[in-house]
Amino acid sequence: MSMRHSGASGPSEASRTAFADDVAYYLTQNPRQLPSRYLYDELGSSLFDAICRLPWYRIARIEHSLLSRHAGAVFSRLQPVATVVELGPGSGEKLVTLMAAGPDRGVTVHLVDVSPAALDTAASALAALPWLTVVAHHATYEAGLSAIGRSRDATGQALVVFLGSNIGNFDPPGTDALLRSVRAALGRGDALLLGTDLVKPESELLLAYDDPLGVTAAFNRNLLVRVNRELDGDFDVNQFSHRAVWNAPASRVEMHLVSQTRQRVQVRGSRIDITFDAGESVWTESSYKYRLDDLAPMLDRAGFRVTGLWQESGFALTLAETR
Ligand code: AVJ
Repeated sequence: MSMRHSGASGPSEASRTAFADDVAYYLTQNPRQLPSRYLYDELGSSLFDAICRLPWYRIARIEHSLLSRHAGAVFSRLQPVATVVELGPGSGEKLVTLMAAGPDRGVTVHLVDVSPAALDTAASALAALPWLTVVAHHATYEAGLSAIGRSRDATGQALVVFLGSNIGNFDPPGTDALLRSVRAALGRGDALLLGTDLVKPESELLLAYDDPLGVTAAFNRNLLVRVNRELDGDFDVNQFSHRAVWNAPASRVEMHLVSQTRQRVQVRGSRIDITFDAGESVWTESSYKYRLDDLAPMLDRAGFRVTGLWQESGFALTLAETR
């Protein structure tokens, strides 16, 4: 495997400043929030990998089963693929499963992630397929997509893969904007493979986001540990508890960190000094859940038409081509 790096590999000055500014802005909104992409520092990425091994969180396992059964069909529906872009590769296992059924020469794989830890793990996992050229982009999805759109060679088709229901972290306007930036980075005949978790009974959804082992709670509360460490904050992590709620009208599971008491918190790196009321929460993540009928219109608005759909146990894998 040849491996090139683009962007910084550690928490650069620029990404530290962006984190400090985002924390200052979102923690002082009403309701208080923190963007979910900051959940993935080194420990957060490991905790998410652990979540994927929990019996109650089935997204990763079902998607893996869909990918291993249908990867051949995905590639057979496309012209020869020369460029693959994965947004948010995580451990890299999904892409390994997909690419094992792909072309065995002439493919460059671009990994786009805000987590250097995830990029390193994913690149190591892809070493199992030594014929791939791997380029890591330490960047947001939008920045990574536009860099790849400018630099990629025009021969062969491109396939963007956006798996694991990662899209679920975007609210509806954000989803439309993101899918449009995917479309803008692509040309005619290029494709998108999208993994989406579907609406299912509330009890199942809540178990997936509030598991009996407390791994998801640790994943959520680690965000405060990260703020304390990287931005010189003084959150008393013991005084915030994990809560998952199914917001049916909005079709999303929300994660919150609920303040157990009235307490003051300072984050020096973000120059904020705030007071939480007892019961007041920080909203740290939305995971939107879809109905099958939502998928084609959502892709259509961004300039894609669906060419393949595979589903299993409340999860869908959709292949779409640019129009
Ligand atoms: C990686 C964003 C798809 O929303 O289900 C897992 C993250 N949050 N448990 C999701 C997550 C809580 C996950 N995504």
